[in-house]
Amino acid sequence: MPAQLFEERIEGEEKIEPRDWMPEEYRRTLIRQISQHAHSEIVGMLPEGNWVTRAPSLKRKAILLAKIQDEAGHGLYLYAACETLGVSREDLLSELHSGKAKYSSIFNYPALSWADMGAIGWLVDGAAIMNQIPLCRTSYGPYARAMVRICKEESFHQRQGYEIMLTLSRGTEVQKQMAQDALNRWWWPSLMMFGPGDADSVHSLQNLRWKIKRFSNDELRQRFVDMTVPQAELLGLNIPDPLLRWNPDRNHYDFGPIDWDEFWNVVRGNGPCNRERLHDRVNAHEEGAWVRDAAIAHAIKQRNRQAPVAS
Ligand code: BYC
Repeated sequence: MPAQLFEERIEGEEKIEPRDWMPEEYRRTLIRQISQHAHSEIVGMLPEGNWVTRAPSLKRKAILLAKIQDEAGHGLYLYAACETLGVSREDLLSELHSGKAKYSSIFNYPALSWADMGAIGWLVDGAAIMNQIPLCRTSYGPYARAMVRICKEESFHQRQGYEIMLTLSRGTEVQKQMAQDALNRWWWPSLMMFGPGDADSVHSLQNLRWKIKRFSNDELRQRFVDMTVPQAELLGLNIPDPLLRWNPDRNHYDFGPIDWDEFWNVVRGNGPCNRERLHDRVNAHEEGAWVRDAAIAHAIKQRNRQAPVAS
């Protein structure tokens, strides 16, 4: 009974590999999650890409470029992991470019100042790590292995963002104000990255059973708040939530309600930058066609060179 064997393997913490039998719904939900994750990585390059030419020093520019290149690499590992489930990268990309596929809501907000590069690294990559460390133990082998490397790089990203925030918050009054303004704008969208509350999360229950997810959306969001509040205090910045306070009974921070109407509006394509991001992504893909053509031509040339000469 392959279904029973599958369940036993999940129960026993064995990894499921591409050639193993798996329920069709397990395959489908993995394709959904991994492809959305891959799309988020490459769309996530766009808000930061806008700042490469405006970074305040050569060192900052080099670091930002390296971070953006890392995101491209993450996209690559994730598309490759997704392809092991029997889908083609072309199909996944055409779903993204047609606006059908989702990617993380967070990248539909504008990056208005240099401080946003700090806030994105600190908060967005910080939220990403909180969500992705448990994915290193996800039940599908290729996804889990991709996540190990991604998480190592994300933790560097988070630290570089925090270091930008630290420099600004210890700088002039105007620089500190820039850092506060970035925190004000990125705080709530970062909390939304974890997805809808548990009661509205359609996939959580089954995906927790299949050990694709290890923690619920609300659990991870709470951990993120608990981790980030002391970091904001160290920066001397205020988290824009009047209801935020330590709750000794729960041993967690309580925080104010999330604007779920705003979240769903962004997810449905009507956030401040959805159209711009999609337009830029399609452009980047079209302008990169010659690189893909050249890589294919090179591969064919190499193969022909290696082929034995017929006598
Ligand atoms: N934005 O049932 P739910 C990064 C959708 S990359 C948009 O809770 P699930 C980074 C969800 O897809 C960050 N849509 O779903 C990159 C579902 O719709 P469908 C990306 C969202 O899967 C570059 C519906 O809402 N990280 O960090 O159980 C630079 C119901 O949700 C969002 C990942 O992708 C959202 N925020 O849980 C810097 C991590 N949230 O598919 C940083 C992997 C939910 O039914 N993914 N939706 O049409 C996950 O862990 C899970 O998929 C989620 C959602 C926690 C995101």
